[in-house]
Amino acid sequence: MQIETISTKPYSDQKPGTSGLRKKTKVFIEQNNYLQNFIQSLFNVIQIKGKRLVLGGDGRFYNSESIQIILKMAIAGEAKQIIVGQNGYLSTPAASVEIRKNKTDGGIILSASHNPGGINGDFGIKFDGKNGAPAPESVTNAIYEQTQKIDSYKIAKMPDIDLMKIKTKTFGKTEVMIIDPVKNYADLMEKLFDFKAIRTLFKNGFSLRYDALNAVTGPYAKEIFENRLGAPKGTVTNGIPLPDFGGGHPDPNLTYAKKLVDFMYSNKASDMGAASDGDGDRNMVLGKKFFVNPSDSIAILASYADITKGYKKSISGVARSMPTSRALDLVAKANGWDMYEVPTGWKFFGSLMDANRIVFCGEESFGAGSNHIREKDGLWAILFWLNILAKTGLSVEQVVKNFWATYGRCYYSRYDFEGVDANAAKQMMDGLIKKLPELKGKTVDGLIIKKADEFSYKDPVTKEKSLHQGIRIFFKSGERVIFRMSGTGTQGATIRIYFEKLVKKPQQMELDTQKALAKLIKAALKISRLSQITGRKEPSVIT
Ligand code: VG1
Ligand code: CO
Repeated sequence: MQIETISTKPYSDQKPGTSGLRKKTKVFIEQNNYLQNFIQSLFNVIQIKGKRLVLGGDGRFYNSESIQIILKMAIAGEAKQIIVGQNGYLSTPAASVEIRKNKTDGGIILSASHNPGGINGDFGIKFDGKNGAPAPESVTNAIYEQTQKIDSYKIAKMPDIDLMKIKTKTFGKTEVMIIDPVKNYADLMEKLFDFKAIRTLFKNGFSLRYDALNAVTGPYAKEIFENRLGAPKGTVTNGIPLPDFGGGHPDPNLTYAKKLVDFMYSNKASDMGAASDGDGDRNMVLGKKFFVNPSDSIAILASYADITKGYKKSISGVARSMPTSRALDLVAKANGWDMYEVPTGWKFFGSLMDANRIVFCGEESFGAGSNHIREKDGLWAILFWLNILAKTGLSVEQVVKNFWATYGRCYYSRYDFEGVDANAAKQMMDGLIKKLPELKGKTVDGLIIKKADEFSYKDPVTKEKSLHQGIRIFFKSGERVIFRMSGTGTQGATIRIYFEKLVKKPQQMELDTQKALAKLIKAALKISRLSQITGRKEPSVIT
């Protein structure tokens, strides 16, 4: 086999964000060797020769072409084995399962997650280490450094490899093993949750509507819900992965999964509604005319650990990302579990899990998971919910309201201002940071500021430090507001503001979220001067 060495020049913008490298699809296609540069840089860092990797993606536009390029580069680099999902498909959680089960040196996931796909959409690359977790900053920084000085890459000159059939074939020194992307993942779910109880639930007429948003989870959901759990055919909607996700935005939230939300708020609603994002690591859960806030969701799941098959043993601890509401803290406190607060991005949970410090973790951005893998896991969370409903006989709404009655209710909302002018966004954040020392003690719209700072984190296991992880403002009456810049957007800047208020009095728990938080939202916008500086009056997405 002929190996070509092709000269290339570095690009300055290949710095991975919160979750890998994410850019406009056209950047990957039109800028010469954009993908190749990043992959060769990655291969240089991990020293690809003799290594074993998992490879797959969420099926978005450019998935197939990228997989062929990466395979040929891995063959040129003399990788020992590449395990590829059939058709090039692997959800992010399934990739984590395969990395761990096959004990590979890591895995490459081609996805821009919840960002839209297609030629005018986004494309991305995530890299997981051998524990199956997103690579830590030390690794992504090393990759970035390589991209700054790369001058050539290696690729095997050969025809495309057929990924349609499940089989194993060797090319040069590299074995390419094509696997069923669903089986190992579904088997693991069956070990964690009580499939028998959930089967009975469906048999007794319980209805679920799962919207795969034409992204990667369709085949997983069909196998698990319809085949293994006996839910009626049609439970999974938009179940065929499409390169442009059918023109939709594969982000399971109230704005982008509108069709499912409208259905769940109609009189025809199913008992439960659910959706996942492009690469299958996020989840949204709805009851009849009822939305489950993701911060509540992870807290509720953790509180029901003992009814599952997989989490009966004692729980060491739990963790949440800093902006996630403190509902989980209340569960941890009641159960005597350790509690960790980490920066946004799943990589920070990995080291805590490897050190057996935590079992469950979650993010407000529709992410929940456990130590069964090292990525967040959309279908896992949905199955956990089904397990709870099957065992308790309660509705989604009843489960949530019982939780509030026991622990109190953390009113929670996130405002996303997408596509903001990058300079204006920076000006606003810098202005706020400068103002932090003088905020303490100030009263804004009747709310007294108790503390204002920037969140930084030192990993208790690896001792790695992460600075500037978001601005926090705490109020005397218990409310909290956080300002962060997104690390996953691809156009301009995205500013996220997170609002939280804990209420313990039962009679105050029935309020509408936006009403309950109105005063706080107004005060936060005033403090940040967001409208004046960015010219934006309304957020693009409200959760
Ligand atoms: C967002 C979320 C964060 C999540 C990340 C990756 O990051 O806020 O909680 O871990 O996406 O999720 P940011 O920096 O844009 O706020 V996924 O499903 O895109 O891999
Ligand atoms: Co995702």
